[in-house]
Amino acid sequence: TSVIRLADYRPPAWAVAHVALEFDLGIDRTEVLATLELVRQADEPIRLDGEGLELLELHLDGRRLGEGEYILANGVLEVGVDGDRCTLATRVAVRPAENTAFEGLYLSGSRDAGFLLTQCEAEGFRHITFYPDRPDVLSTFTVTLRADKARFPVLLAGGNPDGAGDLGDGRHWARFVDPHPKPSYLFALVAGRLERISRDYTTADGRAVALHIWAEADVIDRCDYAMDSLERSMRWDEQAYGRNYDLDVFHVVATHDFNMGAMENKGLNIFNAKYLLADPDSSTDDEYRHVEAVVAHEYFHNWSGNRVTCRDWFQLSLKEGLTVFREQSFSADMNSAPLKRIEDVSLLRRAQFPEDAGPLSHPVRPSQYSEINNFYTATVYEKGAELVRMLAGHLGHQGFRKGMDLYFERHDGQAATIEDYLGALGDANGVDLAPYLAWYGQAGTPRLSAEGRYDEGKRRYRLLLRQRTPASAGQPNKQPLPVPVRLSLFDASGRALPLRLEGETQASAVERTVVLTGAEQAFVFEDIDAAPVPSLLRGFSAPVILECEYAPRELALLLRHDADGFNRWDAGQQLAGLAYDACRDGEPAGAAVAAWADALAGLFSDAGIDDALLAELLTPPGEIELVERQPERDPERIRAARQAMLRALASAIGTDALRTRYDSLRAQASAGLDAASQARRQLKRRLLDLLALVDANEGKALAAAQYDAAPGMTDRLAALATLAVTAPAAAEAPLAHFRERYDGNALALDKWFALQAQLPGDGALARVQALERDDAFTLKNPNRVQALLGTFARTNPTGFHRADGAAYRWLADRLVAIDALNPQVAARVATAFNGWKRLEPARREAAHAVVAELAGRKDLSRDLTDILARVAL
Ligand code: B3K
Ligand code: ZN
Repeated sequence: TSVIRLADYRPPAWAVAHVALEFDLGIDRTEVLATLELVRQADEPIRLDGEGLELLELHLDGRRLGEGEYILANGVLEVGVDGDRCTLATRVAVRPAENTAFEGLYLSGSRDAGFLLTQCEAEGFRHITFYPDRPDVLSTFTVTLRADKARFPVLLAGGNPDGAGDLGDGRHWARFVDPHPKPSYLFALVAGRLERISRDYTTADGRAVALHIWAEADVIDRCDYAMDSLERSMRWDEQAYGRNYDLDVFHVVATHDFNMGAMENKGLNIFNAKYLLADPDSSTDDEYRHVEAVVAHEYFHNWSGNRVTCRDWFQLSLKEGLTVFREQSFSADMNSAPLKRIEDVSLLRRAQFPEDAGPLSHPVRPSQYSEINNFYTATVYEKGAELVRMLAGHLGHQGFRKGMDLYFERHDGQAATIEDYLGALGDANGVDLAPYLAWYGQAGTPRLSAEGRYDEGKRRYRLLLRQRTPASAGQPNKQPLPVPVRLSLFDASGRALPLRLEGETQASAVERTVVLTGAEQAFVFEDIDAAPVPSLLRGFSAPVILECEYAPRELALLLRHDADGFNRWDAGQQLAGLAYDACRDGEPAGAAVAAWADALAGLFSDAGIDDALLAELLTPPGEIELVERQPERDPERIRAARQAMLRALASAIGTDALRTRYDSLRAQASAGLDAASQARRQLKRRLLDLLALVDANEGKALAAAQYDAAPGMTDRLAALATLAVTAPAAAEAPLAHFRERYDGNALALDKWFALQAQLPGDGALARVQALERDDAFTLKNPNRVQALLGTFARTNPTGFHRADGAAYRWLADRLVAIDALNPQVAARVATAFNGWKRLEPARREAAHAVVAELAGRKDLSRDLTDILARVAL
């Protein structure tokens, strides 16, 4: 397969001044007439991308071209032209109902009841018409849709409405004009039977905007929370960044058939229903938060992505990392900032760190790809957001805002690069941010080691920081990066000390940021009366792995006193890591476990601590995160050690205390969505798990009762999960009840599949195989595939990595079947093999055999082939 390289970038040879699209829509066959006003930029023929299109006619400046007057080969239509401007028109036919890959124009739902929609990012537009399908070709769009009025009563495209009417023959038409130049990946249309909810919105700069959320009739009453979230997002972007919406109408559409979360098409966002619909009876608290965050994310793209887009797909993080950062800041403002930070860093550690430690590791700005769809990764998104956070921290709140203002002003209507971004942020503040560019080009998670030495005679504390990034795929040698380390020093009583660095005349504050720029550097703090305890990387000031040899009592001190909510939690996580090591090495009764459990037991009885934070503190790193604490991975041992430490925690707190607290939380159960109610549910869930771990019978009774009495999905699902792990036989009736109660509710059924896919142990594969035979299971729906196969392969280590390799062989078989339908989904599920090299020898052998065999096949898609080739290396 061919490789695309950043180093080979060349500007487009022809620009598109305007494009007019006319669609004659049909489920089996749709015709597309595209009229492109082209303007020469270089001495080359016109080359348009097109995949799977049936070319019906081609006209150059009104003259129909015959065969021999153009070349159509390898997905490119080439036409030689003499002048500097021309009008090129193509008429093509496409087949939406046959499009199972969900890229381009396709059918969501059934032939009779479903609707037509498009997905173009990254390169879907070429499946709709011939076009220079690259993000640096920006054009204004006029789109005319024609279709049967009864079958397609609603016709939508991005831009402002510009007329609609009847065609007389049972068909109708509608036209949309988008005045903002955009690349083809932001084009969208939707046509079918949809209902809507609407709201009027006036922007800060006075524009009246009609907001519409569209969904199929059976789910339209679950869109209100998304509408509230949209309004909050629009207001927030005005206040936090001075960004106003820029069209008269904003459409959002929900579909159950979507390859990813959502898509920011200009004026017509399209959402996976999973991230748009919410109601207390079928959505958990987490899902409500996700809806709010994803609605915000797609909306924020209107500026960070649409008004300023990417020059090429290597710059993907320019819009994604930045927009994730904006979304995180919004969520932190709407909810609790420390809890949001904990959630985001947990995700980074769970998803991005392992990605960056295996063969799929790549820089935030990759230098090459063979399939761009495989680069919508945790690295580009989540690590990319951490890089923006470092830049924002470096510039300070106002400096960052000034930099963002300049970025939007300078590059409005352009396709920009990471250099442009750093340039604008730097220029607005008179600083050079070029050193941070290295973070974008270098893969792997840096290790930051910290070593403190106290000099009693000189009353000095010397902190030696060192960094090293392990070699990663294609990058054997690493450079030092600028690592901002926000820190405080605590005395033995838990007081933060004023900080004066060597050479300074007076202490400035109790918290400050030092930046490690070379491989190692020492920072000397003066006037320190006794050996302090350092609180490092506060707020997780850089995306690195901290290696600091803390004594358990030092971490316990931070866990009790650190005013930085994130670091307080992280001290608990580090302490839990030590407890885990002890349990794994056969010392569940040792000092490290006691230090962790006793510290948490102390916090448990502290009335002042927030329920949600307590729930987080009571959650040690998960089985996936713990993988990196040993050279070789044996999922059974990891799980056993983690369970042992949780049991030690439960007995340190005491079952009576757990039970009393659980009962009082249960007495307050409600369906309320306020923060306090959500926090209570979260803590209740932790307590139920702990109780079930030490007393399975009691756990069973409590979980069964909680399931029956649950006022909403959060409590219901949590009870069901605990019951299914603790007492599988007792879970059967409630599982059947849930299946029946939510029959027809696709999103609730996905949770039912996912919950069972996560159940640990040897029986897991057989259970998943039985679930594949459920009437509701299909390989054609991405959400369903992710719920069952994705959840199993990614989040059930003991089940997926069973020692005999049976689950590997089974997944390989399914990947081939999924790939024939939907390559993007197959490729994403296949990333579950990323960590195979770190497995213990027996599992490694088994996984290797499967991966090597799959990678050797010649009949798979480019998407899946690319993942397998890199994983197998
Ligand atoms: N930009 C889209 C992702 C498109 C994925 C294409 N394979 C969603 C988002 O990040 O907002
Ligand atoms: Zn995005």
